Amino acid sequence: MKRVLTIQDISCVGKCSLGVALPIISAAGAEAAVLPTAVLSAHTAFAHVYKRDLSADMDKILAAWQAEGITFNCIYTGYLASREQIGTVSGFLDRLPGGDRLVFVDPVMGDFGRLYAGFPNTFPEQMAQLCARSDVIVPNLTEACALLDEPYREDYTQERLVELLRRLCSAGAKCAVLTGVSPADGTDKLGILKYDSRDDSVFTYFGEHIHTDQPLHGTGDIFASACVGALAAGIPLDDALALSVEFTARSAACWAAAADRRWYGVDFETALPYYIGQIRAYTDKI
Ligand code: PXL
Repeated sequence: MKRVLTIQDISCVGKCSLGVALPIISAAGAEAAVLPTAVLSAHTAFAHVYKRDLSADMDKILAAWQAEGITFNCIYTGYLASREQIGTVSGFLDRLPGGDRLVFVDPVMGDFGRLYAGFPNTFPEQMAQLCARSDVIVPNLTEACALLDEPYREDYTQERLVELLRRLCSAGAKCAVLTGVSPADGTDKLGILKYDSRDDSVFTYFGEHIHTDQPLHGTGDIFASACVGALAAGIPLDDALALSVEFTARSAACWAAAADRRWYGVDFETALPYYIGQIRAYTDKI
């Protein structure tokens, strides 16, 4: 069984970060180890948030793992609580044994052209350094523009988007996947655009676009966790991305159909049986 280490916060309420990564990676049949970066009473879209930064504990946890000789097949980072913490996590990549380990970075920083509450404008340049050390990064458009210090705009052509991804890969990431992308022909769908620097290839996959009367929270974390889980199950990257797009769309659709939906996070729980079924159908074949 593959062991995945996921490094992100625990938002006690909010259906995001470790709250979705743990169940989804476990559902994929991988062991989910966690290194919490911070404890928040709820994610930062809530009005009242208590937050404790766990940077000082992270180092001690890692030292204990090193004493135990614990290794990981995949390191997946998400929401990091401060600029300094990004440096700490980069240092961990040096200290944890490498080998054929996959480094998957979701550069969680913002959405709709704005950084999340609490992140300084200097945060993206530090995150760019972590992205440069990764095999796969999964920014949304806000995060891709911030990483490249480009103004945010929503009217990029697909050629320009591929150019952004190429630049992210020139900085060091092997493969850059833009999330929240619509097809170039204007079809009303939502999915991903991938550029892989290893073979200079582009891949797209689009699923149903679930229209809602409010922005959805946590869908990026659900997508990234599903992709990491699928990769840990041995599914090739393009298929893992396609499955994760479908699972995220279904999570949003389940939320939209629920009478008791919460404003702060979508119903990935209802879509989990679909995800497990798809993983199993794939792994039965390989
Ligand atoms: O879903 C991304 C995320 C993760 N963790 C925290 C957040 C957010 C987005 O707002 O606030 C604490």
